[in-house]
Amino acid sequence: MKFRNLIALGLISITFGVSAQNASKKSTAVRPNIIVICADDLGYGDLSCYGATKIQTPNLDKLAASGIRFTDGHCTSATCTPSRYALMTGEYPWRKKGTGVLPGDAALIVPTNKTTLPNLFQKAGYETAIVGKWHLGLGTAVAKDWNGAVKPGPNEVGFGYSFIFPATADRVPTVFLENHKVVALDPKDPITVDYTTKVGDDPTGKEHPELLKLQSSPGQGHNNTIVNGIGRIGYMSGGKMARWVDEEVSSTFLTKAQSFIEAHQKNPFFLYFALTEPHVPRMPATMFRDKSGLGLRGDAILQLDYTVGEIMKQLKTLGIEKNTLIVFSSDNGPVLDDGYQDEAVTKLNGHTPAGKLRGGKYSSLEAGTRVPFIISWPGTIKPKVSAAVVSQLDFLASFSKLIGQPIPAGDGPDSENTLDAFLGKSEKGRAILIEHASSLSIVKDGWKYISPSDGPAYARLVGIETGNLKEAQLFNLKEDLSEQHNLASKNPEKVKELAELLMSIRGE
Ligand code: NG6
Ligand code: CA
Repeated sequence: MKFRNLIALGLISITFGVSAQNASKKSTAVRPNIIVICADDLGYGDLSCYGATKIQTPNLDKLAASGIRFTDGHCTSATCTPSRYALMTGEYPWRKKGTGVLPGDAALIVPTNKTTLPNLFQKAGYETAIVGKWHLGLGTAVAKDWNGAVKPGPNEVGFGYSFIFPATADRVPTVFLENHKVVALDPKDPITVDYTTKVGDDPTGKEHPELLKLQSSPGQGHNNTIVNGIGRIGYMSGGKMARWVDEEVSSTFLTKAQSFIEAHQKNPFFLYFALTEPHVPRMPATMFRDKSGLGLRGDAILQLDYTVGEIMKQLKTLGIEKNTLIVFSSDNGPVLDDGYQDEAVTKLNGHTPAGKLRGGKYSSLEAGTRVPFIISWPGTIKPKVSAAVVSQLDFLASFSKLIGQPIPAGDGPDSENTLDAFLGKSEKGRAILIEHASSLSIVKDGWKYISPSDGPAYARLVGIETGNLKEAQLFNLKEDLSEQHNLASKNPEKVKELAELLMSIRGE
């Protein structure tokens, strides 16, 4: 075995009497720091480097210009929990029950005895951390004591350090957890959480809409316990000192991410930085207010762009930007009205969050899972735009290859090694991609088949075309990216081929 491979396997890192720092310098070619930045509900057309003209995102444009901007990059699913489950485990979420959007009191759904993205890095000697949105459940059951050590969670699936919020910004409990413990909790004011029955005396949005600074949208709930003038999904009581202030969530996450990077600048590290923007409730810091001209959703995107820029600046200042691979992507497509009357619709001003794509969050159509997807590794990756089909599902197998840390047989069953596409050495990514919304779609050679579904074709409350239709749909994405022409009746053979392929991948 070659010397370099042995280093990659972590077998001879400091055997030659060199300092740990020198050893890590020698192995930089195969053991870069990895930062995966995942936005929440950011659409394919939301960044200026992806064609947006009504909003400018200079930092993400710079990141894209310094690396690869993928035009066919995907999250696994059209909502958060299943997408992130796949990113962590390398397994399609539709193979496992209970991986739909989770309430804030759900139990952990990521297995603790299997390979995950963070424990892959951990085994290879990386320092690992998550900062940001988790939304994969905590503890072993719904009923849990939020006032003690809340586990298992991110620390039990491979993150050496965690600073998270449990679910989404619109769900209780609206608190941060740092390594099992709710941050700033006063033991005299314990937290209780309930998703079915009101607990405690806190006013709810339903009873007291006059107390709200952001009204919830009719018919969409978000009118339970009021925290920071915003009605949430679910009820909580107690933990008054621990509750976050929405306007500070982003800067809190940024500070924690920066501290982790600063502390581990000399080790290889893996940071999963899960931003909350532009998910609802959109309540960015004052410095971004009214800056986009597109209302709070646009302002939240500016805050996201700023955050990524601050991380890029830090890497440069520390002199580690050439030894750090950054992935930037989103967990699902865009939505405007997702529960609050925040003017996302009325102030849109011609902005197209999904770009030319049809559909959005929750949708089987292309905007559900085709999202911004950027990989930068200055000095190693040559800047370009790539049309390779790439997926977050493949981080596990591809990074396993990159760092030389094998995956035990049976783990990460759906993850494919597409490292050459991620590094820009090949235009070939996945041969077959499955897109997951309320129904499954399969894409091969530019043909997309959407399985028939009885669900509504249009989700009225959120104003999104779902892609549901009782008949099969077939689109030629190479010629018809906007999925305007259903070619199923003209191409019954293609429909049959793709439907059967999908069934066999599902194991039917
Ligand atoms: C939906 C919520 C929406 C959002 C979403 C999860 C309603 C009516 N809508 O059920 O507001 O929270 O779940 O978003 O409750 S995600 O990005 O985490 O998947
Ligand atoms: Ca999301």
